[in-house]
Amino acid sequence: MEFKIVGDSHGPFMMGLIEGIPAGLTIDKETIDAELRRRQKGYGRGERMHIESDEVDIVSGVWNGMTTGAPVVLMIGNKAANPIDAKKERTVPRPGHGDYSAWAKYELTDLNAYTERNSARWTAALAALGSVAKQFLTIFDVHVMGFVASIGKVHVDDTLFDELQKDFDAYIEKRDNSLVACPFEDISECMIQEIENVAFKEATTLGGSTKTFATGVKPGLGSYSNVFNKVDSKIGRYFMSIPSVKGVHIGHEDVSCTGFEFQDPFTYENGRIKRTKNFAGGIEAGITNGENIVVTTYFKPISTLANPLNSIDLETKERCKAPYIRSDSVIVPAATVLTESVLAMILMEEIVDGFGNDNIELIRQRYFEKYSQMDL
Ligand code: EPS
Repeated sequence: MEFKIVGDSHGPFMMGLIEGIPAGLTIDKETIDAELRRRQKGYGRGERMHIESDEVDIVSGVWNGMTTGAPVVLMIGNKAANPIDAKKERTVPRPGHGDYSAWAKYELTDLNAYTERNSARWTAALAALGSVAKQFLTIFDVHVMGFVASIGKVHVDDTLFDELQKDFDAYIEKRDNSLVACPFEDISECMIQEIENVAFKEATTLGGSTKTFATGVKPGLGSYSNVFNKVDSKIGRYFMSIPSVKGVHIGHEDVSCTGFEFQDPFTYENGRIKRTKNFAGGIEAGITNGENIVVTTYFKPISTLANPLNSIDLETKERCKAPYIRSDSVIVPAATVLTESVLAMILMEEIVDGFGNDNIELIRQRYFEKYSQMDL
């Protein structure tokens, strides 16, 4: 299975492609559109979100609402044209953005050119691909959910996330009622205060982290055949491709405990092999172990600052301030959709790799037959 994303931030459209998707999968456009709307939301999003009202166009690989086995192509139009001052050549890079590193590689003098690919606009296509993957996973009773765990210095204690895993549906509703996608009302309120008191007041930006869970994941998905393609290797690769991500952690975050404390003991309950806890985060040796997958993702603060940092004009080498270009103050709430998307894409790939890629019904039968025979 292969995923591709193309399109310029201020060109006519963004496009996502999935190759190797089985035939017979029903794809619901409304469900994709709801995810696109979720990606546009969140306290601290920039002006571009008022310009766009994202909606998907399924342009290939679907016949009468069902996949045909051909590549599925999802298109999202862009309403925003280039900002007015982007028409002037820009030679001053923003520290932390891709301006300087892309200039060093591609050697085009107008730094505006790099914004087309380095803008997070392409994540609209990622959210659309992720929604298809989530629709695929529901057939296998697998569900993927993301929540904001921290913004700036305000964070959710891990014990609350243990509580949340006992009743995902209730917390999803609470998350969707929060302006910052944090399901704990009082902490959500503190996060909003943090955005107002720090990001808005100081004309700066804030980073944070998300927790992403996958439930209903059977043990034995993935493979150790290619060590660079193990499920945890792929989590590193796919999650790190999301803009602003600087770190990804699987399972229990405090690794200062002993081996005795860290490993998850086996137990046998109601005819099922289980664990007494889940520090491994659902993956052992690169293969799923049947517990919830738990991924923490760390986002740096967005690099475009209204109160700009020192920079250098790459042409004249004169010291100057970095330019301010329309941007977001905080993207962590929106990023919950993206971490869900990449985790769903990885799990869809593992199911297709393990159980064949021709027809969804045949894959479903093979999958449930294996696990009912193994009593898992
Ligand atoms: C974004 C689109 C971009 C930015 C932002 C997120 O649109 P524009 O550049 O026209 O304002 O708002 O991108 C960045 C964070 C960035 O650094 O470029 C989006 O659709 O998510």
